[in-house]
Amino acid sequence: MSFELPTLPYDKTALEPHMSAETFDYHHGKHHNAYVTKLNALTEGSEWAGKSLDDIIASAEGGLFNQAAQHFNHSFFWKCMKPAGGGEPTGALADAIKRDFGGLDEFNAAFSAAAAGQFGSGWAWLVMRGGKLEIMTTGNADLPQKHGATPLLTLDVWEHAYYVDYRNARPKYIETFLSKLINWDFVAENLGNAG
Ligand code: MN3
Repeated sequence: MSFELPTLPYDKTALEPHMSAETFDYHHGKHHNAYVTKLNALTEGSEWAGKSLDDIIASAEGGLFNQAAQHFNHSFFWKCMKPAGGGEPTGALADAIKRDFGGLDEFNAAFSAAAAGQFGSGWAWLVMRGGKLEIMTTGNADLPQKHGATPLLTLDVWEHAYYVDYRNARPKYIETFLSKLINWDFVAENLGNAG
């Protein structure tokens, strides 16, 4: 059983003007697809054939880890956005953000600073670790599961994620993600599953 590129959870034009169909053509159709193709090439017919993505991420190193982790990261990232996203979290998620950051404004400021401050390619995350919410950044393909944390939200800050729509303006991309695109329902679902 080989790995497959997941279908986007919305039409590729659905996040315009904040994230364009051209960005999805490249980011989902070419970059993410290439990670899946390389992951399959590295696993098929090898000792890794038939292993789950979680198992490969937990055990593999080097090139195989990078392809597997990038497949996870991008599959997760698409679900972190939705048409007419943004707004405010509610319920247990809102309570946890208030408890661990002081409030949504404080969370947004800390997440933005972390995402803008990640040097080079990588990811900004909201995670659950040790029963608390934390903001984390990872470089290249690295991800929270390698650091004892459960991912709740991610933002891709590789240049390929924003260069078509925002050129070099990473802070504007981050601000737009938080105010117009973020899917708090998905984050709340992940918090519920994290226990
Ligand atoms: Mn990417």
